[in-house]
Amino acid sequence: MTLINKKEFKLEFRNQMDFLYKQTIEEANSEQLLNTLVTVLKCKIDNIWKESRLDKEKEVYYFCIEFLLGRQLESNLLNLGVLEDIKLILKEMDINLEDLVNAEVDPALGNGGLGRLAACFLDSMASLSISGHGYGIRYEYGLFEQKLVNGHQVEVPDNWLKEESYIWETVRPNKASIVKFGGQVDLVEKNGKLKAIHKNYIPVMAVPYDIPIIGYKNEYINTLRLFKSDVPRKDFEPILKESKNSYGSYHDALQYRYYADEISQVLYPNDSNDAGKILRLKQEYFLVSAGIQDIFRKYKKNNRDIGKIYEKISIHINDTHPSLCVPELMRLLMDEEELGWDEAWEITKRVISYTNHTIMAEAMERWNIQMIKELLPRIYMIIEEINKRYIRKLNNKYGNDFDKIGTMAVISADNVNMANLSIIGSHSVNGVAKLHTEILKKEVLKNFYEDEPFKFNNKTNGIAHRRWLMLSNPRLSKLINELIGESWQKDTLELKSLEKYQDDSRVLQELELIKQENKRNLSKIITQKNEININENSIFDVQIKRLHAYKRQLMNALHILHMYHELLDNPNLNMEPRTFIFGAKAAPGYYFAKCVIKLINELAQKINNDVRVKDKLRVVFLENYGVSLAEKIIPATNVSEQISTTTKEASGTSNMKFMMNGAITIATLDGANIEIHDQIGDENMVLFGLKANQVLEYSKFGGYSSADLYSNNFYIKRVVDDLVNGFIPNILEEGREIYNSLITYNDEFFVLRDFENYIEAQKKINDLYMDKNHWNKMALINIANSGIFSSDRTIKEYANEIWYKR
Ligand code: H2P
Repeated sequence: MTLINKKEFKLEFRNQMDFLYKQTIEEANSEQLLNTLVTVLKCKIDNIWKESRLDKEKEVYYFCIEFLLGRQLESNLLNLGVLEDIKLILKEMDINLEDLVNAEVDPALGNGGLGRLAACFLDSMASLSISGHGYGIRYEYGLFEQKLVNGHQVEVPDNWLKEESYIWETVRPNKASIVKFGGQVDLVEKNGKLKAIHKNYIPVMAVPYDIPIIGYKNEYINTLRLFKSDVPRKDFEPILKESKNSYGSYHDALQYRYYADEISQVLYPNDSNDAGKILRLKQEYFLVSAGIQDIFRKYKKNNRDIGKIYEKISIHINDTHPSLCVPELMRLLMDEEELGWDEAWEITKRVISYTNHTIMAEAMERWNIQMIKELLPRIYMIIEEINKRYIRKLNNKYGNDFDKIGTMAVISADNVNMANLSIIGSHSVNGVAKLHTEILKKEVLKNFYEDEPFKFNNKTNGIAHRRWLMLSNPRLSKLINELIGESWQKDTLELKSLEKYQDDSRVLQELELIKQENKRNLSKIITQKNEININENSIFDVQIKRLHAYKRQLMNALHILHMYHELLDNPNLNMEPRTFIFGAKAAPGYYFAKCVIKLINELAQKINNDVRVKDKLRVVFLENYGVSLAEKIIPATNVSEQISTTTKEASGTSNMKFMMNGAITIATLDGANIEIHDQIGDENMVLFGLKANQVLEYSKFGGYSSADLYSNNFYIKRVVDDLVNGFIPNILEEGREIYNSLITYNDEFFVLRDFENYIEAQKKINDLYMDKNHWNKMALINIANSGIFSSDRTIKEYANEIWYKR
C-alpha cells in the first residue's frame, strides 16, 4: 500500500500538529502526538473508507449492545500494512510509537466475551472484504473501572470520553434519525387499509458516530456506527408533527434533555429496579430503531423495491438485546412502506438471523408487557400480533399441548420472551460452539428445534489472530514467519505446518525464550501495579474472564488454598513454583461474585506474605481487567484455566487466545474446549471433571449431595472450613456466603464434585512442566493447531451459511 511517503508524512504531521495545537512536536505530550497521528491517518484512509461505503454487494449489519474494541492505533497500523514504516518514521522524529499506543484510551464498551467477539468479527469482516458493519451505542460511560480497596471491588465510573470525543470517531449529524417513545397509537382507515398513527410520542434523536474498521492489507474499510442520544434538532420539526410538544417551561425542557441524554449514558444500567429496567429497554429499542432506519435510508438511495430488501441486506441479532429488530423491521415495512403483514413477515425472516450466546437463564431476557406497552405502544401491538399468529400455527400443529406451546410463545406470564421473538422472526439460529448448539437443540430450545430444525446451526467462535497473536506477541509472530513464511497471516490453517518442528530442539528452545521474555514483561507490570515481585521462572497460571459462579474462579481459589496447605505440611514438596494470576470484574449487583474477589485477594495477602512459601507460591489479582491488559497477560501464560461447569460456558474465547500463544489448557470438556481437544487430543491439554451428560443428569434427576462429599473428604473439608474458621483473615461475611453456596445450597456449579479431579489435573500440569522440552513441544502443537480458531474461519461460515443465504 502506498499510503505513506516519508517526506510527505513528516510534513503533514508537523502541519497537523500546528493546526490542532499550535505547538511543535518537541513541546507536545503523548496524547497530542497521538491525536495528531490519528488525524493524519484518518485523512489518508478517507478515500478507501468512502470507496468501501459504496456497496454493490449484500451488506451485513451486526447489531450488538456491546463492542469491546481495544485500542485501535497499533491494530489499524498493522492492518494498513504500515506499522513498521510508521514506527521508523516516528523514531526519526524522536517519537516513540509505544508511548502513543499506551496513551490511547481502551474503550470499555462491553463486558466480556460477547463484546470482544463482536470486535473480532468486525476485524474479520473487513479483512475478508465482506461488507459488514456494526451497530451499537456510544455510551458516555463504559463498563465501570474496577478499583480494589482492601480486597473489595469498588466501581468507579468509566469516563472514557474525557476529551469529549474519541479520536477514531467521525460524527455524522446529517445522518441522524428520530426514535419514538411512549404516546398512543391509533389505527385509522386509509384507502381500505388500517394505518397506524403514532401520537404524543417523545422523540429522541439518534446521532451516528462512525469508527473505521480497517481490513488487513486489503484496502477495505467497514464502519462501526455507534449512536448517541440527543434532543432533536430544529430541522426535524416537520416530522415531529405528532409528537408531544409541550416542552415550553424551563423545567420541562430540562427534563426532556435528561430523558434523551440518559439513553446513551451508561452501558448496562443497574436493572435491579423498574427505572433501570425501563432504561435498558429504551436503550435496546433506541439501537434497533436507529439502526434499521439507517439501513432503510441507505437502501432506498440505490434501490426502489423495498420488497427485495432481503437480497441486499442481512441483519444479525447478536444475543437477545437487539431482538426488537423483529417488530421494528415489521413496523417500518408495514407503517412506512405500506406492505401487508404476510409480505413483511416473510421479508423479516429472510433478513434477520440470531445468535444465542448463553444458556444461563438469567441472561435470557424477558420484558414485562406493561413496560413495553407503555414505552413502545406500536411495537407491542406488533409483538402481540406475531404471538397471536404463531400460537394459532402451533395450535394447528400441536393441538392443545399447552406446555409445549407455553414454552414457545412470545408472550407468556405477562412477559415478552426475547429469545423466542428472535427465533420466530429469523431464518437462522446459531449457537457458538458444538456442545452449546447441541444443548440448544436438545434441551433449551428443543421445541423450536423440533418445529423448525432447518433454522438451527453451529458457528464455533473465533478470535482475530491479528490482534491476539501478531500484535500482542510480535516475537512469536516473527518466529513463525521465519519458520513457515508469512502466508499463515492470511490463512491461519497454515500454522499447521509448524508441527514439523515439534522435535526440533532449537525451535522449542526459541519458543521457551519468547515465553520467558513475555513473562518478564508481565512481571514488570505486576510489580508496578501490585507492588509484588514475581518469580519469572514460576509457572504462570492464569484465569481471566468475567467473574461468575459457573466460570468457577472459586474452584481455582480453593485449589490454591489446597496447595498452600500441602506446602505448609511438606515444605520440601516436589513442585514447580507457581504464580496464579486472576483478572475479573463482577457485575455490580452480583454479591457472590464480589465475595469471590474478596476471597482471592485475602488469600493473596496471606500467601504472598508467608515467607515459608515465598519461593513456591504467589497469587496476583490484577485490577481493572480489560482488553489492553489481556494483550499483555495472554502471551505470558503457561497454563490456561478453562474450568467452567460443563454445559454452562457456551464457547469461551480466551481459551482460543491462550492456545494460539502456546499456553497449555487445563479444562473441563465444555464449550469450545471440546473443539480444542478435537484438534490436539489428550496428550496436549489436561482434562478433568464431569462430562456434559453427567451434569445434565444431575440437573434433571438430582443425586448430588455436596454435604456428603464435604463430610467424607478430608481435602474438601479442609478448604471449605477455611472459609469460615478464620484461617483466611477478613472474610467473615464473604466466607460464610461462599460456604453456604457450597454446602447449604448444595453447590449448584459442582465445584466440590469436580474438586479432587481438579487437584489431580493440576498435579499433572506440575509434572508435565518439569519436563521443559516436552512442555515446549506441547506448546508448539497447540500453536500449530490453533488456526481453525481464527475468527476469519468463523466469519466465512456466517457469510456462506447465514448471511448470503436467502
Ligand atoms: C458469552 C459466553 C461465552 C462466549 C461469548 C461469545 C456470553 O461471553 O458466556 O461462552 O464465548 O459470549 O460468544 P462472556 O461470558 O465472556 O460474557
